[in-house]
Amino acid sequence: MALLAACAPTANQRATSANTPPTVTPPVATSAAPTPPAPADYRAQAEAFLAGYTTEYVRLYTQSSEAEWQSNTHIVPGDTTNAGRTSRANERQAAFTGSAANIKQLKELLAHKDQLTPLQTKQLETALYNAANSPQTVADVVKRRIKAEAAQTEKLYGFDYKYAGKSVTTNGLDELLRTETNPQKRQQIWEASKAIGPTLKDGLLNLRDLRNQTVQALGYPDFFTYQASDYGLSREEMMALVRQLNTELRPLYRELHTYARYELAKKYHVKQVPAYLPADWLPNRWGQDWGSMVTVKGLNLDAVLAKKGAEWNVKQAERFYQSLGFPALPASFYEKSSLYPLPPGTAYKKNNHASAWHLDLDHDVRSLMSVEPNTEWYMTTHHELGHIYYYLSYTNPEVPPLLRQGANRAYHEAIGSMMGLAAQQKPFLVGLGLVDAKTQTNQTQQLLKEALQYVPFIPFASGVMSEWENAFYAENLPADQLNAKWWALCKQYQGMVPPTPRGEAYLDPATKTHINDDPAQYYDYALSYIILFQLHDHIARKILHQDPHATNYYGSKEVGQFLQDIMRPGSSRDWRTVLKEKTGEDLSARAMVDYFQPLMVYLKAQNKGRQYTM
Ligand code: X8Z
Ligand code: ZN
Repeated sequence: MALLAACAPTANQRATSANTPPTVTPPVATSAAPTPPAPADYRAQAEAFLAGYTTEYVRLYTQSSEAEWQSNTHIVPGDTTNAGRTSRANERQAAFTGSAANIKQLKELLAHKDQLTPLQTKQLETALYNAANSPQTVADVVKRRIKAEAAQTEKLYGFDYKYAGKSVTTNGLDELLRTETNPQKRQQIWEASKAIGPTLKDGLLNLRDLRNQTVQALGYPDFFTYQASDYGLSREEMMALVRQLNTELRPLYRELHTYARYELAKKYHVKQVPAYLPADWLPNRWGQDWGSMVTVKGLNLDAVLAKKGAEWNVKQAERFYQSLGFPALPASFYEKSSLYPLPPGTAYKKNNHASAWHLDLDHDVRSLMSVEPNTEWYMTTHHELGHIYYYLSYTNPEVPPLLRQGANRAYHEAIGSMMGLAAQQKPFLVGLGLVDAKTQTNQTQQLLKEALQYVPFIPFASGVMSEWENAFYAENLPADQLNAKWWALCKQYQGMVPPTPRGEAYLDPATKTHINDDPAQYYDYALSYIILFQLHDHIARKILHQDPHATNYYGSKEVGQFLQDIMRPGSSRDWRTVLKEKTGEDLSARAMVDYFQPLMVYLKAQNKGRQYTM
C-alpha cells in the first residue's frame, strides 16, 4: 500500500485525477495474425508506462498529502474549507490511480510478468494494489468514501473532551490516567476519554460499507483481506499469524495480568482482587501500555525528561539517529512539522495522534506530534523519527517512487520503536550522561517496566484490534453488536472489563484513532513488535556483542549500516528475504519471548498463592 503517511489519517485515500492518465500505445496489429511482442517490447512498454504513471502519481500524491496535512494540522470545527479541499485532492488522485485505462494497462502488462524485470513487476503490482482502493468502475462509491473519510477525520480530531466540566486534551487525559490515584476520579477520566465514541458510529458504519464496496470492485472480498494482501497473506493467514503470536506471548501476559490485578488492587485499596482488570485501573485509555505502573529507582526517565523539555526530546532523538550515520534532518522538517501541542486558547485544533509524513515522496518529510517532556513522548518521538529516516533512506535513485514504502508496513513501524527501546536502556542513558554510571539500579524492575510497556500490547493489537476489525469488515459484524464484541474481545484477550456495562449506545472501539483513519491494519504494530525484538536481538548479540537488556547503540556506524541495508531498498525487496538475510531467522516471536524470559521467575515468585484467571 502506498502510504500518505505512516500511521497518518486517511492513509488509504489514493489519488485520482481529472487529467488524462498516461497510457501506452498497445502493440499495433498490422496484419491479421499479429506476432506477439518480443520480451524486450514488453519491458519497453512497461518502462514507458511507469515513467508517465509515476510522474502523474507523484504530482497528485503530493497535492493530496498537502491537503491532508492542512486538514490534520488546522482543524476549525464547523469550517468545511479543509474537508472540501482534501476531498477534491483525494478525488483527483483516486480518478487517476483507479482509472479504467490504468487498470487495463496494468493488468495487460502484468499478464506478461515473466518477461518484465522484477522491479517493473513490483511497481506495476503496487500500482494495481493502489488502484483497488479507488477503482473508477465504482467512481461514485470512491467519491462518497473520500468525503466520508474527510468528515470522520474532522469529527475525530475536532472533538472537545470534557473532564470535571472543563475541556481537556488527550495529552491531559493520558497524564491523568497515568497519575490519578483516586478510583472514582479514575473512572470519570476513563469515561471522559470514551465520550467521543458514539459521535463516530454512523460515520464508521458508513465507512465500513464504502471501504468494502471499493475493494470488491477489483475482486477483493472485503477491506480486511485487501489490507492483509499487502503482506502477501490471505485474511485467514494473517489471522492465523496474529493468533499464533498471541498464543506464544500468553504465558508471559498471564503472569503480568495476575501481577497487575493484585498490585493495582493494593494501590487503589480494594480488598477483593477482581478476576478481570477494570479498564479504568490501567494507565492507558485502552490498556495497551502499562509501563508507567513502575518507576525504576535511579532510572526515572520522566524526571530526567521533565527537566530537559519537549524540544530537547526531538533533538535528542535526531542526535541518536545521526550518531549511527543517518543525516541531519532537512531544515524543512523543522520549518514545516507540527511538533508540539497548540498553546491553550488557539482558535483551531490539530490531530492529537502522532504521525510521520512523506509529502512528496522526496525530501519533504514532516511529523505531526504533540510532544511533551515525558517517557511516552520520548518513545513516540523515536518512533516517528524512525518513519522519517525510513522515508529519507529509500528516497534514492535506485528506488522508484512507487516503491518508497517499508519492506512491509510492519517494518516501517518497527525501526523507530526499536530505537525507542534502545534509548531507554541504562548503558545508553549513562553514555548520554543522563544517569550516573555509579547509580545502582534494579535490573529486574527495569525488565518489569519494559515488559509492562511491550507485552500487554500484543493481546491488544493482535487480539482485540485485529479480531474486531476482522469481524467488522470481513464477517459483517451486526451494527447492534459492535460494542458487545469489543468488550468480549477485551475480556478474552486482555482479561480486561469496563468499570460499568457499556451498551451499544457507546462505541468504544472508535475511540482508537486507527479504527477510523488507519483501518484494518493494526496488526502492523503487533508484527512490528515481533520484528523489532528480532532486529534488536541481532544488533545486540551479533553486532555490538552486548546483552540485549543492556545495550548502547549510540555512535555505532555498524548498527546504522545494518539498519540502512534494511531501509534503503524500500519495498523493492521481499520482506521475508530481508528478514532472513539480515537476522538469519523467519518472522518469529522467539526473540521477544527470550528477552522477557528472565522475568518469568520473578513474576511466578510474586504471583505465588495468587489466583490466575486467564
Ligand atoms: O499509532 C502509533 C504511532 C504512530 S504510527 C504513534 N502507534 C500505535 C498506537 O499509538 O496505538 C505506535 C505504537 C502503537
Ligand atoms: Zn508509526
